[in-house]
Amino acid sequence: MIFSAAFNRLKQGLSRSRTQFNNRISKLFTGSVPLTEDMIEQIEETLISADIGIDLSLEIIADLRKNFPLDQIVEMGRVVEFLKSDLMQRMAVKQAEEIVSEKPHVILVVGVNGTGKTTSIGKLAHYYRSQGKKVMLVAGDTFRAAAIEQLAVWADRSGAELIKKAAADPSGVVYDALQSARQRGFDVVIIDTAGRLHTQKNLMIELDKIQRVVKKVIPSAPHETVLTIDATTGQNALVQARQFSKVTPVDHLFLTKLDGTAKGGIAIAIHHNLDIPVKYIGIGEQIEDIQEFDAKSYIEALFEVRESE
Ligand SMILES: Nc1nc2c(ncn2[C@@H]2O[C@H](COP(=O)(O)OP(=O)(O)O)[C@@H](O)[C@H]2O)c(=O)[nH]1
Ligand SMILES: [Mg+2]
Repeated sequence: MIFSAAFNRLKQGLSRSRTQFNNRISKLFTGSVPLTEDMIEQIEETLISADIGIDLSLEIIADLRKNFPLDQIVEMGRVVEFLKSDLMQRMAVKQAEEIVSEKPHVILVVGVNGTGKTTSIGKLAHYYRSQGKKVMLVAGDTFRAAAIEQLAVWADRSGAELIKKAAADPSGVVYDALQSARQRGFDVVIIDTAGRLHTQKNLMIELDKIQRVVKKVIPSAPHETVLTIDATTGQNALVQARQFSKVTPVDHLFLTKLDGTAKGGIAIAIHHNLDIPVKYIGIGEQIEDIQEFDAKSYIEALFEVRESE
Protein backbone atom coordinates (compact mmCIF):
# COMPACT_ATOMS: atom_id res chain seq x y z
CA MET A 1 0.00 0.00 0.00
CA ILE A 2 1.22 3.44 -0.83
CA PHE A 3 0.08 6.46 1.14
CA SER A 4 1.02 9.93 0.01
CA ALA A 5 -0.60 13.08 -1.26
CA ALA A 6 0.66 12.35 -4.77
CA PHE A 7 -0.73 8.83 -4.69
CA ASN A 8 -4.09 10.10 -3.50
CA ARG A 9 -4.08 12.61 -6.31
CA LEU A 10 -3.27 9.83 -8.76
CA LYS A 11 -6.16 7.77 -7.43
CA GLN A 12 -8.46 10.73 -7.80
CA GLY A 13 -7.29 11.25 -11.39
CA LEU A 14 -7.94 7.61 -12.21
CA SER A 15 -11.31 7.45 -10.49
CA ARG A 16 -13.29 6.90 -13.69
CA SER A 17 -11.25 3.85 -14.56
CA ARG A 18 -11.28 2.55 -11.03
CA THR A 19 -15.04 3.01 -10.63
CA GLN A 20 -15.69 1.08 -13.80
CA PHE A 21 -13.40 -1.72 -12.63
CA ASN A 22 -15.05 -1.69 -9.22
CA ASN A 23 -18.55 -1.85 -10.61
CA ARG A 24 -17.79 -4.74 -12.90
CA ILE A 25 -15.84 -6.79 -10.39
CA SER A 26 -18.11 -6.26 -7.41
CA LYS A 27 -21.06 -7.53 -9.41
CA LEU A 28 -19.33 -10.88 -9.75
CA PHE A 29 -18.72 -11.45 -6.08
CA THR A 30 -21.19 -11.47 -3.28
CA GLY A 31 -19.07 -12.27 -0.27
CA SER A 32 -17.17 -15.53 -0.61
CA VAL A 33 -18.45 -17.55 -3.55
CA PRO A 34 -17.26 -20.54 -5.57
CA LEU A 35 -15.27 -19.51 -8.63
CA THR A 36 -17.09 -20.31 -11.87
CA GLU A 37 -16.01 -20.36 -15.50
CA ASP A 38 -18.42 -17.53 -16.16
CA MET A 39 -16.76 -15.40 -13.48
CA ILE A 40 -13.33 -15.99 -14.98
CA GLU A 41 -14.59 -14.95 -18.37
CA GLN A 42 -16.10 -11.81 -16.94
CA ILE A 43 -12.91 -10.93 -15.11
CA GLU A 44 -11.10 -11.35 -18.42
CA GLU A 45 -13.57 -9.06 -20.12
CA THR A 46 -13.14 -6.49 -17.38
CA LEU A 47 -9.38 -6.44 -17.93
CA ILE A 48 -9.77 -6.19 -21.69
CA SER A 49 -12.31 -3.41 -21.40
CA ALA A 50 -9.89 -1.47 -19.18
CA ASP A 51 -7.61 -1.41 -22.25
CA ILE A 52 -4.55 -3.03 -20.72
CA GLY A 53 -4.37 -4.99 -23.98
CA ILE A 54 -5.60 -8.41 -25.06
CA ASP A 55 -2.27 -10.20 -24.69
CA LEU A 56 -1.66 -9.05 -21.14
CA SER A 57 -5.26 -9.78 -20.19
CA LEU A 58 -5.04 -13.34 -21.48
CA GLU A 59 -1.73 -13.97 -19.75
CA ILE A 60 -3.03 -12.75 -16.42
CA ILE A 61 -6.19 -14.83 -16.70
CA ALA A 62 -4.08 -17.90 -17.47
CA ASP A 63 -2.17 -17.25 -14.23
CA LEU A 64 -5.43 -16.74 -12.38
CA ARG A 65 -6.64 -20.15 -13.55
CA LYS A 66 -3.45 -21.76 -12.30
CA ASN A 67 -3.79 -20.22 -8.88
CA PHE A 68 -7.52 -20.33 -8.29
CA PRO A 69 -9.14 -23.70 -9.05
CA LEU A 70 -12.72 -23.73 -10.30
CA ASP A 71 -15.48 -24.29 -7.74
CA GLN A 72 -13.31 -23.29 -4.84
CA ILE A 73 -14.54 -20.54 -2.57
CA VAL A 74 -12.89 -17.23 -3.46
CA GLU A 75 -13.02 -13.79 -2.06
CA MET A 76 -12.99 -10.70 -4.25
CA GLY A 77 -10.17 -8.93 -2.40
CA ARG A 78 -7.82 -11.87 -2.83
CA VAL A 79 -8.57 -12.23 -6.53
CA VAL A 80 -8.02 -8.54 -7.19
CA GLU A 81 -4.79 -8.52 -5.18
CA PHE A 82 -3.65 -11.49 -7.26
CA LEU A 83 -4.49 -9.74 -10.55
CA LYS A 84 -2.63 -6.66 -9.44
CA SER A 85 0.51 -8.37 -8.28
CA ASP A 86 0.56 -10.58 -11.38
CA LEU A 87 0.24 -7.52 -13.58
CA MET A 88 2.95 -5.70 -11.63
CA GLN A 89 5.33 -8.60 -12.05
CA ARG A 90 4.86 -8.39 -15.79
CA MET A 91 5.85 -4.74 -15.85
CA ALA A 92 9.44 -4.35 -16.83
CA VAL A 93 11.19 -1.54 -15.06
CA LYS A 94 11.57 0.95 -17.87
CA GLN A 95 13.16 4.07 -16.66
CA ALA A 96 13.28 6.93 -19.07
CA GLU A 97 16.92 7.11 -20.08
CA GLU A 98 19.11 9.18 -17.84
CA ILE A 99 19.27 12.47 -19.60
CA VAL A 100 22.62 13.99 -20.24
CA SER A 101 22.03 17.67 -20.21
CA GLU A 102 23.52 21.06 -19.91
CA LYS A 103 22.18 24.48 -19.22
CA PRO A 104 19.70 25.26 -20.60
CA HIS A 105 17.96 21.90 -20.62
CA VAL A 106 15.91 21.92 -23.83
CA ILE A 107 12.59 20.07 -24.12
CA LEU A 108 10.82 19.86 -27.47
CA VAL A 109 7.14 18.96 -27.27
CA VAL A 110 5.50 17.40 -30.32
CA GLY A 111 2.26 15.64 -31.17
CA VAL A 112 -1.08 15.65 -32.89
CA ASN A 113 -3.39 18.65 -32.54
CA GLY A 114 -5.49 18.62 -29.39
CA THR A 115 -3.50 15.91 -27.63
CA GLY A 116 -2.53 18.37 -24.91
CA LYS A 117 0.86 19.79 -25.90
CA THR A 118 0.32 23.33 -24.67
CA THR A 119 -1.41 22.29 -21.45
CA SER A 120 1.30 19.74 -20.69
CA ILE A 121 3.96 22.39 -21.29
CA GLY A 122 2.22 24.56 -18.71
CA LYS A 123 2.35 21.66 -16.27
CA LEU A 124 6.01 20.94 -17.01
CA ALA A 125 6.84 24.61 -16.53
CA HIS A 126 5.14 24.53 -13.15
CA TYR A 127 6.94 21.30 -12.26
CA TYR A 128 10.35 22.86 -12.94
CA ARG A 129 9.41 26.24 -11.46
CA SER A 130 8.45 24.52 -8.22
CA GLN A 131 12.02 23.17 -8.11
CA GLY A 132 13.21 26.76 -8.34
CA LYS A 133 14.35 26.55 -11.96
CA LYS A 134 14.35 29.48 -14.34
CA VAL A 135 12.04 28.39 -17.16
CA MET A 136 11.47 29.75 -20.65
CA LEU A 137 8.56 28.77 -22.88
CA VAL A 138 8.91 29.17 -26.63
CA ALA A 139 5.85 29.63 -28.83
CA GLY A 140 6.80 27.48 -31.78
CA ASP A 141 3.16 27.19 -32.87
CA THR A 142 3.44 30.55 -34.60
CA PHE A 143 0.62 30.53 -37.07
CA ARG A 144 -2.36 30.56 -34.74
CA ALA A 145 -2.53 33.68 -32.56
CA ALA A 146 -4.76 31.75 -30.16
CA ALA A 147 -2.01 29.16 -29.67
CA ILE A 148 0.43 31.86 -28.57
CA GLU A 149 -2.13 33.41 -26.23
CA GLN A 150 -2.84 30.03 -24.69
CA LEU A 151 0.86 29.50 -24.01
CA ALA A 152 1.11 33.03 -22.58
CA VAL A 153 -1.55 32.12 -20.01
CA TRP A 154 0.45 29.06 -18.92
CA ALA A 155 3.65 31.13 -18.76
CA ASP A 156 1.86 33.55 -16.46
CA ARG A 157 0.45 30.85 -14.24
CA SER A 158 3.74 29.03 -13.84
CA GLY A 159 5.98 32.07 -13.63
CA ALA A 160 7.92 31.17 -16.77
CA GLU A 161 9.11 33.61 -19.41
CA LEU A 162 7.43 33.47 -22.81
CA ILE A 163 9.26 34.03 -26.08
CA LYS A 164 6.99 34.63 -29.06
CA LYS A 165 6.92 36.28 -32.43
CA ALA A 166 3.62 36.38 -34.26
CA ALA A 167 3.39 34.89 -37.77
CA ALA A 168 7.10 34.11 -37.80
CA ASP A 169 8.86 30.97 -38.96
CA PRO A 170 8.95 28.65 -35.91
CA SER A 171 12.64 27.87 -36.45
CA GLY A 172 13.47 31.57 -36.26
CA VAL A 173 11.68 31.98 -32.96
CA VAL A 174 13.38 28.90 -31.58
CA TYR A 175 16.80 30.16 -32.67
CA ASP A 176 16.36 33.55 -31.02
CA ALA A 177 14.87 32.02 -27.87
CA LEU A 178 17.74 29.58 -27.36
CA GLN A 179 20.38 32.28 -27.89
CA SER A 180 18.64 34.40 -25.32
CA ALA A 181 18.15 31.52 -22.88
CA ARG A 182 21.84 30.74 -23.00
CA GLN A 183 22.94 34.30 -22.55
CA ARG A 184 20.53 34.93 -19.71
CA GLY A 185 21.16 31.73 -17.79
CA PHE A 186 17.85 29.91 -18.08
CA ASP A 187 17.78 26.38 -16.66
CA VAL A 188 15.00 24.92 -18.78
CA VAL A 189 13.58 25.81 -22.19
CA ILE A 190 10.35 24.16 -23.33
CA ILE A 191 9.37 24.51 -26.97
CA ASP A 192 5.71 24.30 -28.03
CA THR A 193 5.05 23.23 -31.62
CA ALA A 194 2.07 23.19 -33.94
CA GLY A 195 -0.01 20.03 -33.96
CA ARG A 196 0.84 17.63 -36.73
CA LEU A 197 0.11 14.16 -37.98
CA HIS A 198 2.99 11.86 -38.85
CA THR A 199 1.65 11.81 -42.43
CA GLN A 200 1.86 15.59 -42.97
CA LYS A 201 5.07 15.79 -44.89
CA ASN A 202 5.57 19.57 -44.84
CA LEU A 203 4.93 19.77 -41.15
CA MET A 204 7.28 16.89 -40.46
CA ILE A 205 9.95 18.68 -42.50
CA GLU A 206 9.28 21.79 -40.44
CA LEU A 207 9.83 19.72 -37.30
CA ASP A 208 13.13 18.47 -38.72
CA LYS A 209 14.15 22.04 -39.32
CA ILE A 210 13.28 23.03 -35.74
CA GLN A 211 15.41 20.15 -34.49
CA ARG A 212 18.35 21.24 -36.64
CA VAL A 213 18.11 24.83 -35.49
CA VAL A 214 18.04 23.71 -31.87
CA LYS A 215 21.24 21.74 -32.45
CA LYS A 216 22.87 24.66 -34.16
CA VAL A 217 22.59 26.78 -30.99
CA ILE A 218 23.06 23.93 -28.49
CA PRO A 219 24.62 20.83 -30.10
CA SER A 220 23.53 18.43 -27.32
CA ALA A 221 19.90 19.57 -27.57
CA PRO A 222 17.02 18.82 -27.67
CA HIS A 223 17.75 16.92 -24.47
CA GLU A 224 14.23 15.55 -24.44
CA THR A 225 11.72 15.24 -27.26
CA VAL A 226 8.35 14.57 -25.67
CA LEU A 227 5.39 13.22 -27.62
CA THR A 228 1.96 13.96 -26.16
CA ILE A 229 -0.59 11.20 -26.59
CA ASP A 230 -4.28 11.52 -25.72
CA ALA A 231 -5.29 8.57 -23.54
CA THR A 232 -8.98 9.01 -24.32
CA THR A 233 -8.37 7.72 -27.85
CA GLY A 234 -7.96 4.23 -26.40
CA GLN A 235 -5.96 1.67 -28.34
CA ASN A 236 -5.45 4.26 -31.06
CA ALA A 237 -3.11 6.03 -28.64
CA LEU A 238 -0.75 3.09 -28.98
CA VAL A 239 -0.94 3.20 -32.77
CA GLN A 240 -0.34 6.94 -32.85
CA ALA A 241 2.70 6.74 -30.58
CA ARG A 242 4.16 4.02 -32.77
CA GLN A 243 3.56 5.88 -36.04
CA PHE A 244 4.79 9.22 -34.81
CA SER A 245 7.99 7.88 -33.33
CA LYS A 246 8.80 6.13 -36.59
CA VAL A 247 9.12 9.41 -38.45
CA THR A 248 10.78 11.58 -35.83
CA PRO A 249 12.98 10.81 -32.84
CA VAL A 250 10.94 10.69 -29.62
CA ASP A 251 12.52 10.13 -26.21
CA HIS A 252 9.41 9.59 -24.18
CA LEU A 253 5.68 10.10 -23.92
CA PHE A 254 3.45 12.43 -21.98
CA LEU A 255 0.18 10.52 -21.77
CA THR A 256 -2.61 13.06 -21.26
CA LYS A 257 -6.25 13.11 -20.13
CA LEU A 258 -6.15 9.91 -18.07
CA ASP A 259 -8.76 11.49 -15.82
CA GLY A 260 -11.10 11.67 -18.81
CA THR A 261 -11.24 7.97 -19.55
CA ALA A 262 -12.53 4.80 -17.88
CA LYS A 263 -9.89 2.90 -19.86
CA GLY A 264 -6.83 4.01 -17.95
CA GLY A 265 -5.28 0.60 -18.59
CA ILE A 266 -4.01 2.08 -21.85
CA ALA A 267 -1.02 3.46 -19.92
CA ILE A 268 -0.15 -0.12 -18.96
CA ALA A 269 -0.59 -1.33 -22.55
CA ILE A 270 1.68 1.42 -23.86
CA HIS A 271 4.26 0.83 -21.15
CA HIS A 272 4.22 -2.90 -21.88
CA ASN A 273 4.20 -2.77 -25.69
CA LEU A 274 6.28 0.20 -26.70
CA ASP A 275 9.99 0.81 -26.44
CA ILE A 276 9.39 4.48 -25.75
CA PRO A 277 8.78 4.99 -22.04
CA VAL A 278 5.83 6.90 -20.65
CA LYS A 279 7.57 9.52 -18.55
CA TYR A 280 4.70 11.80 -17.57
CA ILE A 281 0.96 11.45 -17.19
CA GLY A 282 -1.73 14.13 -17.22
CA ILE A 283 -4.54 13.57 -14.76
CA GLY A 284 -6.54 16.79 -15.03
CA GLU A 285 -6.66 20.22 -16.58
CA GLN A 286 -4.98 22.07 -13.73
CA ILE A 287 -1.32 23.07 -13.61
CA GLU A 288 -0.44 20.56 -10.89
CA ASP A 289 -2.15 17.64 -12.65
CA ILE A 290 1.11 16.10 -13.80
CA GLN A 291 2.93 13.07 -12.42
CA GLU A 292 5.90 11.00 -13.35
CA PHE A 293 4.65 7.61 -14.47
CA ASP A 294 5.46 4.65 -12.29
CA ALA A 295 3.86 1.40 -13.46
CA LYS A 296 3.50 -0.10 -10.00
CA SER A 297 1.84 2.75 -8.23
CA TYR A 298 -0.26 3.29 -11.33
CA ILE A 299 -1.59 -0.27 -11.16
CA GLU A 300 -2.15 0.15 -7.44
CA ALA A 301 -4.26 3.24 -8.08
CA LEU A 302 -6.07 1.83 -11.10
CA PHE A 303 -7.43 -1.40 -9.66
CA GLU A 304 -8.83 -1.09 -6.21
CA VAL A 305 -12.01 -2.61 -4.87
CA ARG A 306 -11.78 -2.32 -1.12
CA GLU A 307 -13.09 1.15 -0.60
CA SER A 308 -16.63 2.24 -1.35
CA GLU A 309 -16.69 5.10 -3.83
N1 LIG B 1 -9.08 16.36 -18.53
C1 LIG B 1 -7.89 16.66 -19.05
N2 LIG B 1 -7.82 17.51 -20.08
C2 LIG B 1 -6.61 17.80 -20.61
C3 LIG B 1 -5.41 17.21 -20.10
N3 LIG B 1 -4.39 17.69 -20.85
C4 LIG B 1 -4.93 18.53 -21.76
N4 LIG B 1 -6.27 18.60 -21.64
C5 LIG B 1 -7.23 19.38 -22.44
O1 LIG B 1 -7.12 19.02 -23.80
C6 LIG B 1 -7.46 20.12 -24.63
C7 LIG B 1 -6.39 20.33 -25.68
O2 LIG B 1 -5.19 20.71 -25.04
P1 LIG B 1 -4.07 21.60 -25.72
O3 LIG B 1 -3.00 21.74 -24.71
O4 LIG B 1 -4.64 22.84 -26.28
O5 LIG B 1 -3.61 20.64 -26.90
P2 LIG B 1 -2.59 20.93 -28.11
O6 LIG B 1 -3.43 21.27 -29.30
O7 LIG B 1 -1.87 19.64 -28.31
O8 LIG B 1 -1.69 22.04 -27.69
C8 LIG B 1 -7.65 21.30 -23.69
O9 LIG B 1 -9.02 21.51 -23.49
C9 LIG B 1 -6.99 20.85 -22.40
O10 LIG B 1 -7.57 21.43 -21.25
C10 LIG B 1 -5.51 16.28 -18.99
O11 LIG B 1 -4.54 15.70 -18.50
N5 LIG B 1 -6.78 16.06 -18.52
MG1 LIG C 1 -1.21 23.85 -28.61
